[in-house]
Amino acid sequence: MATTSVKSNGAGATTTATVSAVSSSKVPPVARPLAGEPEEVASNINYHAQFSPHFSPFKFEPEQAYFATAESVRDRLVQQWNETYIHYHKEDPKQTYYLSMEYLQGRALSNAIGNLDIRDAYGEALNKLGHQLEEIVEQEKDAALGNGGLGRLASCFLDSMATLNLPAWGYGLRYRYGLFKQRITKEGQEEIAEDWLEKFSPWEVVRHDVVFPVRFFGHVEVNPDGSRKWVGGDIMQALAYDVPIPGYKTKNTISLRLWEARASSDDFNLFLFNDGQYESASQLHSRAQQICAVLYPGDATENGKLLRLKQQFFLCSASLQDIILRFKERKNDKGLWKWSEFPSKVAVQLNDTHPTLAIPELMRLLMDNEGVGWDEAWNVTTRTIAYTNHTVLPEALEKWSQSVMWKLLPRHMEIIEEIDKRFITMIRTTRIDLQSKLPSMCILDNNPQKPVVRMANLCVVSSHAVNGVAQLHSDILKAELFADYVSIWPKKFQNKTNGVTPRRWLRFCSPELSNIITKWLKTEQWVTNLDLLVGLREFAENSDFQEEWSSAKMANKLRLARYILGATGVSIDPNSLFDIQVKRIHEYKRQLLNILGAIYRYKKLKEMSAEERKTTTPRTIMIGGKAFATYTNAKRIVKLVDDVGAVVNSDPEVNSYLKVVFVPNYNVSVAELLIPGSELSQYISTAGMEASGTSNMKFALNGCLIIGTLDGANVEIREEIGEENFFLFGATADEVPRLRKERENGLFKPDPRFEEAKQFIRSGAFGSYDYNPLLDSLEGNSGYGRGDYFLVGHDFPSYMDAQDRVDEAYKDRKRWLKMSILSTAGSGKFSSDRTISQYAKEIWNIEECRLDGRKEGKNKSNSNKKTRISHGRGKEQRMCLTAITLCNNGVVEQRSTDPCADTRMLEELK
Ligand code: F58
Repeated sequence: MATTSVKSNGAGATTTATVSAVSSSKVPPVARPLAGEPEEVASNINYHAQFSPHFSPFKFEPEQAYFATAESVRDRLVQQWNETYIHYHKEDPKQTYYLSMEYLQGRALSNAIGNLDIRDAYGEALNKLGHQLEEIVEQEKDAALGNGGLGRLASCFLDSMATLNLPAWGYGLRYRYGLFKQRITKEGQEEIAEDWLEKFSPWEVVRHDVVFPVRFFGHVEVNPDGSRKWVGGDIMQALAYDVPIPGYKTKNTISLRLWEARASSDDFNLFLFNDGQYESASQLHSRAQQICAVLYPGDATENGKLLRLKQQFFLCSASLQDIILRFKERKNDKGLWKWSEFPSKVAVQLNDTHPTLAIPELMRLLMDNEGVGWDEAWNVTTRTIAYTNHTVLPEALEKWSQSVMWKLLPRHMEIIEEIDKRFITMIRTTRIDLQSKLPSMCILDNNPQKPVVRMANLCVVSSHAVNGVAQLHSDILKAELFADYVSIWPKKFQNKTNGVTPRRWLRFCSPELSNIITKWLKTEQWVTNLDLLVGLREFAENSDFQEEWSSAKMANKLRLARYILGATGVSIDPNSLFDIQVKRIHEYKRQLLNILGAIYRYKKLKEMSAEERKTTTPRTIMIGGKAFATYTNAKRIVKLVDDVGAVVNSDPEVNSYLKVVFVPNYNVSVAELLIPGSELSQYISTAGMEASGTSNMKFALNGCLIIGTLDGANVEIREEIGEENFFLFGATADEVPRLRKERENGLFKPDPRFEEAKQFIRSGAFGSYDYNPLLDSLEGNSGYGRGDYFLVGHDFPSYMDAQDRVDEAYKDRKRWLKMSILSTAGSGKFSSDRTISQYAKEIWNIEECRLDGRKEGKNKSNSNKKTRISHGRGKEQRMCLTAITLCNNGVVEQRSTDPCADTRMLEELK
């Protein structure tokens, strides 16, 4: 703390005013945007504290120090950022634009300092100013402009795009209030608006010169030449806020462009205002404010739905106008550009169906603004747009009311109708065999009860590539959801297994483990070439290595235990097994299975003698995640976990063997503490329902073992790390339909342990809250919200058996450590660098455009190189194709069919 260090300086300062005076007198405030030495960095921080003021001049407490430090880091980023802009402009490569309604960025300061490799200098500089870097980075509020996996994936992708020097942009919305803050009270979850912009964000730069008009409502006018024009309605302004995204140890710094909605001064009626009619005077201003007010406005009402649709269109229209303008500013050798060249300069990726309106908007802009004919506009659009699907849950597949769409976007509905008409004609003329499937394949569902636009169908018909996010998910898309389209466009459907950035999710969140990995691999290159982790396999049973591994994990567990104590008041035993499930609360993710298992464990512990208890494996079960505000059953699950914790944790007979903690307000920063400290992670969704999962990858990367079903990316994780290192249980995806049928036919016989656990809740053991509606969802054989649709009862016995195997394995410390090391060693595939390289090569066709001019040969991006060392145990991975990227500036490529060759190659590298 500043005050402490000032006192120790002997300045005798007791007031905060003197704190500032003393720190500035020792460290002169000098603008040194590119400072490298700690003294200069301290001067630059102090310069910002004094000359970019946001607070009264008396204070230099952690909060003030955070903003000044962030601004100092931003200086450096701005320089790299500008250079990147100019470089891309000069080189004019094809660029990718990632359109996403969500980005879960988390904190930026620690990430930027890590990526820029200036941690030591900033640590020392802050010490000189009387602060600790660790404390300063914690002042930052998470930028939580996303709900869960999909939003976090977008953020990991940006980090990888920058690190791989790819010419790419992220586009999103600048929500005033991001994901709500979760408070746990006696009633359960309470949602509170999270004001991440309360004091301003030092990471955004408003671009006053980047403004586009976005229209809503209005009507379509037909010109004498037959062309059409959308006119009238409300016009809002989209104003760009850019956030720099630095790559890891590269100068390339790309942009996340977030749009904010504004009305203009012309729309403010001074006459009405002076007449006292304040609301009427600024109607458009308040409608503009609503657009970016919140992430995912509740859509139970018609108003809520309309607002969400407005948000989606606002993102699409502003982004495409920007992209088109940038394209038109380019000149080729002949000083000309042709629209047919647009797809060779622009790739647009839709992050789920949320930005689907980019399709009709691109068509509209091309046809109505640029005078391009339908055929060429369609050709350009389909070659530009690609779509990623993140879910097969029917309720999550977006369908917009046709009448709402006609009202809000009349020209777009004309275009969608035409796309649909042409698609239907194509099927009728070329694929008579598919005629009977047309009712489900076409875009407009004209059911008179509720005519809707099926956004996923529009995406499939209009994109040149459609991908799922894990192999199993992509297979299900091809076999079920999009099966009918596959024979028309067999090459359109792809898989891009998700990944996570190894920077945030290992290098920075667990420096202890990272240092050990670097020490034993004798290289730090694993941070950008995660396949190198496979080299840890040879040390998996080495006692010295295991001891170091174990003490790093213990350091992380201790840090987590301190956090849990502070956040919940519960003291947890760092020697117990840390068992964690953190994610959005959803019935298909089956937090209910987890807590029922915990309840059964508690009941058995209660029944044991004191001696018997001593033979068990002590556990701390941590569950965290937010429930959607209107998702009642999810909220009941939160309440149940918290109630169970209250009983178990205060039970003196049992609480040294079991603790249950609901971790409140799970977000990116909390994940950065939980994941490194974890030993067992539960990935227990009903098979076939979790598209991929990404925190499973983060946990495995951090040496955490997984108990899980064969769902999403679990399948590939298990293949990579070895089935003996994965606690598998439960029905497989292809068994699920049959099991549901059997249940409907009354054939389900519950396991007595399952009945016992439910009965224990019903007995009132965890308080008087009415859990019957939740438990009833597990009863009966059919009916909405009944009949155990998510197969908790079916999977319970095999889950409990797997938990027994976990307990046994944990007792054998050396075996557990070996499994933990092998989890990390097998996680190479799950780097988002690998995922993004595949998108770059197989969908976007873009290449690296490196700022410092060093190129990695022809087809420069990693995308075009074999970068995977595939050590998976799955049959298709046995071939063991090897290649390594060195540093970013040279490639050593090696092919081998000999699994040991990788280790040898690593040796050579050392
Ligand atoms: C998630 N989807 C998938 N959607 O559930 C997960 O399996 C996958 O790993 C991840 O995408 C990344 O591919 C997801 O997070 C949402 O958050 C929706 C956003 C719009 C509102 C409804 C939830």
